[in-house]
Amino acid sequence: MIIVSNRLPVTAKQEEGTVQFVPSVGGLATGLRSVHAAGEGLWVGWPGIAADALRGKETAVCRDLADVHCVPVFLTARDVRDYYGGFSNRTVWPLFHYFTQHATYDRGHWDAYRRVNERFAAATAEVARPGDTVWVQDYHLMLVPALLRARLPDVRIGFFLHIPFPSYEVFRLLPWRREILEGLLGADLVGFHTHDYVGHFLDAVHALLGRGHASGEVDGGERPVRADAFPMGIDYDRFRTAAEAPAARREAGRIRRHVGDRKVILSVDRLDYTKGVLERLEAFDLFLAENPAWRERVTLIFLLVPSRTRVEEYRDLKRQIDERVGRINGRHGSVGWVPIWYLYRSVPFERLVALYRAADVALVTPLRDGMNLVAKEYVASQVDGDGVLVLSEFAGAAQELGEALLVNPNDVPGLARAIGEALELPKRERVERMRRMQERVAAHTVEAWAADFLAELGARGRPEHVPQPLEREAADRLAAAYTKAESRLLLLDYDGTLVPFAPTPAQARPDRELRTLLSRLAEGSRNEVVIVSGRDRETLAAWLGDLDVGLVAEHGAWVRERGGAWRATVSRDAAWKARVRPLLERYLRRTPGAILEEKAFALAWHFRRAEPYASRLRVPELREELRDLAAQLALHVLEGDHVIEVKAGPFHKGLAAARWLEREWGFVLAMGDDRTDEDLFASLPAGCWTIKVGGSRSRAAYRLPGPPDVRALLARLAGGRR
Ligand code: GDG
Repeated sequence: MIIVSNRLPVTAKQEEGTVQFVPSVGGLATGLRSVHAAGEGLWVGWPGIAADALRGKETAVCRDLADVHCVPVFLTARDVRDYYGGFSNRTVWPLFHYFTQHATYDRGHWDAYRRVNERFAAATAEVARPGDTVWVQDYHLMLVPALLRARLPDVRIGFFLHIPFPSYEVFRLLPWRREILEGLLGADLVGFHTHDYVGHFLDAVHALLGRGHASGEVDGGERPVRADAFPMGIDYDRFRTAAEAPAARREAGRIRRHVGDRKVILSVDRLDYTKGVLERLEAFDLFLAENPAWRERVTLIFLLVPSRTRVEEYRDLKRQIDERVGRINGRHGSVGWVPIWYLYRSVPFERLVALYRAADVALVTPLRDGMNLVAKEYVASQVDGDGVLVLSEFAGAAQELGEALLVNPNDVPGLARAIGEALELPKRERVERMRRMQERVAAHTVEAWAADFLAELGARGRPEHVPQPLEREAADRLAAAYTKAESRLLLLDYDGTLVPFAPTPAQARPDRELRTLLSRLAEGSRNEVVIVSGRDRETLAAWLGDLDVGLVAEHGAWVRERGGAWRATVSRDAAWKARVRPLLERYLRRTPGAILEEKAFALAWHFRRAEPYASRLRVPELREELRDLAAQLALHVLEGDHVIEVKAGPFHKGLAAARWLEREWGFVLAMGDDRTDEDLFASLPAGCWTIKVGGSRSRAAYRLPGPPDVRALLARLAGGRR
């Protein structure tokens, strides 16, 4: 297994010219460290200092990291600024936490994000082997799944997002929203902390890419992709053991002695505007103002861990926090009592656990938080079992920790009341609530989280077949077989194979280059070229009918042999259309931008250009209504890329091709890009050349990236001996 994340579990530090490694901090590193340590796997990531500072020491760094099964991705100071500080932390972070006012949309940052994601994909591809499992982590690397898939079709790819996935209305603000979704959909399994985030992601995929889902399995595309919730846990035993250790008891006792006969409220956060720190301070201020009886009887230990200190918003926030703490201490404090003990630094693990243990109340009130591990760590460290957790309903953790006092952190008076309630909660209730939370946190550990995710990823279906890229050696063999053969049959799909997709079907007409290429291939008695398309026969005849080629229209409902006339392969009873058309037209009116295309044996409802929000609502409804009608009338409903097609059957491209395959051929080549071409590939006897265009899973033996490559190959064949 290969873990890929922005940071490695160890961070490089330069000390007097030598490079040292120290464990990285933060939820992700701590959580996955045990998963990594348990297996034989590798971890790909950035070692934490810019490559510029490591110049000349790269080999030594690689060697040291290899000892701990890590593979570095070196980033320049500029990469760090634009990809990490820029796109990751000034675009994705604020937007995904609903701080749209802080989000910047800088093209240079986006370019850096793409470039660095490429580098992570390349570094991973270098160490991954077919059959490996790759687990990509978090918002810095959302393009990596698809980039990696393009390089290595035959690995299992999982992705986990540690921050919230916002609702569609917020996500759609991002100029590069489609690219991000397509990047994520390169994975086999996309994991989130909560079902809400899963729902938001699926909504966005539907609205922006037109791909619906059934129970979290995204429709369409080359491979099934699943989205699901996996709430992350903590290393429970590590916290428990540390909290029970004599050192923590001593340290907690020391803290309590300093505080005196007062209740201890604890707040622990990385400095970040998502954490609701100002609101929390305001609520504490209000609490003291409204409850004079509690003055001198409570101390707030306020641990703020420095972070992103170079970003202006963070510096601003720090200033405001400093001021507010000063104001509260000045306003309420007295000789001998400081209401807030303010620590602006990071503390060692043992000290943190001692603080958790000593605290009567933990205030965990972020405005938004993917999960929030501090809440769970506090629960695990409550060895006396009677602490009270005040938890924001906007932290992912709130979905599991319902026994906490749940608050809306924007409601400052409500939060102030919750502080009072927490301090006055009877012991029996405190113990009961804490016991239930401890049971849950102890059961859903980080190991269980990783095991669940990896089990689900492992269960994802293997492709029946992964075509090989048609590289030089195979292309040479193909060309040689073509040259040698006395008779050759070329079965070519049109859209997506010979021409790229266009915004409307009518815009994909053949260009002069393509027409010349096809007529050169069709020349002479040895070759037979057949265009095997889903298009209606009028269009095919108008576009290609003057060439000396065979035509298959409407996925095989019509065939026209070279020089012949159109012949229907199924009965022409189209009475069913009168029943289906009104339904499709009704949905046309309700879905601005959708188009209805009428073919002799099919009705196709296209929503590529439809307004995303409307199609998100309407497509599932239409699908539902069509299902019933199709069952009544024995029709087939096919879903393609942004199109729902209803047709009479049975016919498909493979059946249509059969009439050509009755003859003997020295060389047969079939090329196509979508699901309907799989019928063609499946119908061909062994020894035929089959090429899938774009995508990675198919029955075809080979694959090519896109129409330009198809044309290059055909041009090579046309240029050879006839
Ligand atoms: C992201 C998501 C999600 C904090 N101060 C000290 C210290 N910490 C440790 C805590 C905890 C971690 O840092 C913070 O984890 P969070 O979950 O609270 O937040 P993020 O780092 O923002 O993590 C978050 C998480 O990913 C996992 O998916 O829960 O929602 O934003 O483990 O213990 N550790 C030490 N000294 C400190 O002063 N040693």
